[in-house]
Amino acid sequence: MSVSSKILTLNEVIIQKQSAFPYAKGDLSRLLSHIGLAAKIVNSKVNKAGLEISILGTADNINVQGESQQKLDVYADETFIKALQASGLVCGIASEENDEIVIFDDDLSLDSDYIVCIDPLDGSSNIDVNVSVGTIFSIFRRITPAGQKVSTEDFLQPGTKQIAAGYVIYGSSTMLVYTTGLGTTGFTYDPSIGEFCLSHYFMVTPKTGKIYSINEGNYSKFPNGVKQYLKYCQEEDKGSDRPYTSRYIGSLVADFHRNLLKGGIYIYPKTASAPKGKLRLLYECNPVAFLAEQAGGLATDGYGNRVMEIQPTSLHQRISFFTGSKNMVLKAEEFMEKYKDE
Ligand code: AHM
Ligand code: MG
Repeated sequence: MSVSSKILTLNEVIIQKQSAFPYAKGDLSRLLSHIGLAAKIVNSKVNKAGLEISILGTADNINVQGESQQKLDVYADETFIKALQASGLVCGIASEENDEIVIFDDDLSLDSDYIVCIDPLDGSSNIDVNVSVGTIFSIFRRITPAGQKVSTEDFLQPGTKQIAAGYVIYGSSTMLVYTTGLGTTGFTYDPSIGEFCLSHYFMVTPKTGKIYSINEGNYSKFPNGVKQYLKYCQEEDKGSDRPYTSRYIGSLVADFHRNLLKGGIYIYPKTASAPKGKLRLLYECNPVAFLAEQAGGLATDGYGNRVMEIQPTSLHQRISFFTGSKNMVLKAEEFMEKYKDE
């Protein structure tokens, strides 16, 4: 990974990268800038969470996943929806927080090319205790012809069709990491100038790391392949990096981001109580998979299937999710295959 010595802002880099596509209209670049803008607005709210009682705690709503929504979930959802509609570049949104797709049917939006899948505030149950949270997004081209209202079908595209994806991590510093398929690039927010500045030009994740991240509290409910892989992670093996170290924040963006930089594996498997897995294909797994692959890592469902090739069948579909350093994901897959019948 090279770290830039010259200050370049998100908008400048987006424009530079756009020149790799000489016939591009610049719409995707503008769209990414609008996402950056919404991220700044949400960031300022998240940073004040401890001070503003009105934005802490639950919102008395249950979302479509049956989970109670935090006030900041609702705020982040509304902020991204407003910013994306205002851009005039998006014809619809699927959000983890909304049951149905949100269709933009003003004249400008109806003619636009892009749809966005978004988890506006992932890990938000951590917000009240000052633990990092994130926004995860994925951008596709629409399938329905321009001028028509988008339909659910536009959103049920496999991850291989993603035009861009990224996340914002509201952590000890705020970062925006994105890819358009030309590598994974990271920007750190400088609050003194209000800009995301290039900090991680070409992020390459180590082929093998020393970290495994999984909610071990669910151990008794894991498939045997996962249990055996965890045993392997914990075994002493002189001359190798094992035993690995265990790190789990419980905030996907933060866990993934750390592992991306340091090398590691993140697993959220199927469990007896979440038989399809917990994480959502459209809002969490596909965008993270695109970023992982663009940084030289892997993302599978643990059963030999590349996440980005899974054909979605419903908006809020959950899958089991293995991602991170390539050799670690491949090793975990070996265990899953070996113990697949147990
Ligand atoms: P959320 O979208 O409702 O916030 O849930 C997703 C989060 C991920 O950020 C995190 O990796 C996972 O749920 C943690 O789940 P658990 O508490 O079961 O370990
Ligand atoms: Mg989420």
